[in-house]
Amino acid sequence: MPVIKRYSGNPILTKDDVPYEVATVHNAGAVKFGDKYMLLFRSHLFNGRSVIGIAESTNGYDFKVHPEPFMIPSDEGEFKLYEEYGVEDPRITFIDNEYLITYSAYSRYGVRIGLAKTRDFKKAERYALITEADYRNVVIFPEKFNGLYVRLDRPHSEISPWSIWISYSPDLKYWGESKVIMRPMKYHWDEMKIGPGAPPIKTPKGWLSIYHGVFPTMDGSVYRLGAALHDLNDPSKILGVSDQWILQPEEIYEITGYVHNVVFTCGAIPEPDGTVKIYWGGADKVMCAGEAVINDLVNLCLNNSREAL
Ligand code: BMA
Repeated sequence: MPVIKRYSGNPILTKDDVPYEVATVHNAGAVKFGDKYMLLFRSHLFNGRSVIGIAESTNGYDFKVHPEPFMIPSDEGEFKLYEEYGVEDPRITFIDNEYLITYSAYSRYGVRIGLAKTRDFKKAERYALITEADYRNVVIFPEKFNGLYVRLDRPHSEISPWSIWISYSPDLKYWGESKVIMRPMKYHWDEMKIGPGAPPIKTPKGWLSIYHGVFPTMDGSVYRLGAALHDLNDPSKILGVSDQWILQPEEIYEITGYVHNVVFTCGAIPEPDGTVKIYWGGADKVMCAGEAVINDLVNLCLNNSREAL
């Protein structure tokens, strides 16, 4: 039995559901907002640069896209300089009564991570650029630890395989105490690079982190999803990493599209019944959803763990 059950109505969103012209709908951050499910999704425009759209749903599967994008490259201040090539791959965390949105800001200077905030999903207020180049995949924990915000991220490096790091901040702007906590594993499905996916989910046994891992083949890279469990009080400590992937490209809309053989998550929503809805981009072209039992994912991390470092 696959650990993630795909929704039978996949893909849940395509470019045809978007009221403005886009080439793709993928890599959406996801969160509950009151009784609504919200997606902030990435779309390529016809010039190859990305904007972030917004869609809402009452059941987590049938989404309606708003008439206008939620975030387009900024035309103000330093954000303008660093978002010239587009805004991508948003992740959403609810903390301190507001929603934090971390997104990739692309420009001629590389890729940095921007942090924007919203309380109403009508307007995003840019707060700070929280990394230098080149970073991607920043997810913020929905709780503070010893008074500090905590994030996972993935700096680029030519020396070491691209790994998951942790950093801390008193104010969401200045980040430090960084250290590497998880590496790709040699000759393993995630051997080329890994990166945080959905913001971590609290479970009784630890923080569940769904990440992506990449394997190089003669036919290009394959993006899959995996799971890791972090200590409840010290998220830099990894309690286990599932040896096996939890999702791989299998359906036609994951195998072919804009980039073939990609499942890539930026968001998952835990439900009160112990399940989690996981959202992923299929082949960088469409949005898909599925469901898993949280305990099954936790057990994969604890019972059949590979080394984290
Ligand atoms: C990564 C990012 C993602 C994308 C993935 C697969 O490097 O660019 O946004 O989904 O590649 O193309």
